[in-house]
Amino acid sequence: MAIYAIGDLQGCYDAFTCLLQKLHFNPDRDQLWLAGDLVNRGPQSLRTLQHCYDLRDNVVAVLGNHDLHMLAVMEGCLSPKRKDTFQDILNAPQRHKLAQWLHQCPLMHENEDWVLCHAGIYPGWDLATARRCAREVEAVLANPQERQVFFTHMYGNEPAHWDESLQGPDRWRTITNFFTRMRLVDDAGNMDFKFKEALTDAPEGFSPWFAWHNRVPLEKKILFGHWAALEGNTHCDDAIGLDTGCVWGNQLSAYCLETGRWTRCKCQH
Ligand SMILES: [Mn+2]
Repeated sequence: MAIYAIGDLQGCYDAFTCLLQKLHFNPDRDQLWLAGDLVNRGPQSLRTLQHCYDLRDNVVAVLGNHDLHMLAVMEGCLSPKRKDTFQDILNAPQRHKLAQWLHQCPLMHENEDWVLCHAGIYPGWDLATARRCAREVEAVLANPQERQVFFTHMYGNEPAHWDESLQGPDRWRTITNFFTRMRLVDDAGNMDFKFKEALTDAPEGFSPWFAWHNRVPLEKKILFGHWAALEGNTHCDDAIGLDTGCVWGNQLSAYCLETGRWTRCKCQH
């Protein structure tokens, strides 16, 4: 059995199937860990999501910011944005089934040695706190009434740092921002949401969450996506960046948890 962790698919169906062929992916034997952002920006959101759904017995997918945005639009809680490319999902007869599957996808998944999440683990959290916070928002997503409230208040950059006394939509938004949107954190632990570029251009006083000065060491290695400009290079032993910018014309990458071997497919659109 092999577990392959794959970065942001973002509707890149051809690269996804190319990668599965290259891996000789076998549903009787292998598992896929998908780092989220299965949909949006790319050309084939519906086919990509449907393929993940079809493989669901062998797939663990954590939710990314684009997946949550699509779900919020689907429920009528948020308006679509100009650059969104998931209209095919909104029009599909099977949209409710696909949404139902996404609603039960976690924000964080782990086994004995590894943690998977979309953007990262807040560097001030230990693993137990990260786990507890992920479960809180997952429970909200599983509840149709609470989900509506969550989606309606999902967007916003504040609060930018963790405070255990946060409650309700502010708390859910902060947790979700950590797991699905975080890149840089300032010295005091506030998230920055403007910067998306390569690490060499990071502004003074900010560091990537995985290199924060006071980061709580976790017992497990972290797999994450979301930050294409890293091109997979974190220069950090226990954080592995999976997003290699497929939707931006670069590559889709799979990392084998057992062997540490990378397999890549060039984007085909
Ligand atoms: Mn993302």
